[in-house]
Amino acid sequence: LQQRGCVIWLTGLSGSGKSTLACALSRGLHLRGKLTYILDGDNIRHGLSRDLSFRAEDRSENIRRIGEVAKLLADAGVICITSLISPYGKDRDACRALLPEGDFIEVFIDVPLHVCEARDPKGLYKLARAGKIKDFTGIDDPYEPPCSCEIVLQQKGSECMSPSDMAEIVISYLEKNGYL
Ligand code: GGZ
Repeated sequence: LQQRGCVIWLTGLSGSGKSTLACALSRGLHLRGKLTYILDGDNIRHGLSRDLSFRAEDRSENIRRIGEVAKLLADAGVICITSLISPYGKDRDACRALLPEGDFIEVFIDVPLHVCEARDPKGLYKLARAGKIKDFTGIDDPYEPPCSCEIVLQQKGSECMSPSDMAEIVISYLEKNGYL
């Protein structure tokens, strides 16, 4: 295997499209013959992080674990795509610090809260508004947008990008930076 590993760190609100982008990106990279692995917050919380809640310190621990696993995969030459809300800047920065310069590629899926809430694919925003889920990101727990990340994918108004358009932007970045 001749492949340079890296971590593509997707961050954004629940319902912003992280998992969908992760799949589109993975598909696009497979077509280019690359080995990828997706670490998805929602899945990891059923296994590796099943002991953790959504309190701030548990989210930090979830992100730390996933950051460490992502680092191992990148060391092995895998293009690791993480798909977690990862709402706090300091936790994302700690994961960045685990990797060699350049190998942590932070991608902010910038979708306004009202759009995510209107999508509400799992009905979680509705439950959060009703007070049936506590500490819900964007409702009663904060989301800190990245101040300096490698890629911002803005989804506003009617100019919605498709998942494959977004995947192509990330793939171009990887090409320009010597990962493909
Ligand atoms: C945010 C929550 C919560 C609370 C359950 N806050 O969109 P989803 O449903 O499928 O993915 C979300 C997932 C968030 O897990 P992460 O591991 O990505 O979060 S973090 O990075 O902050 O550790 C959401 C669902 O779990 N979910 N309760 N209170 N999202």
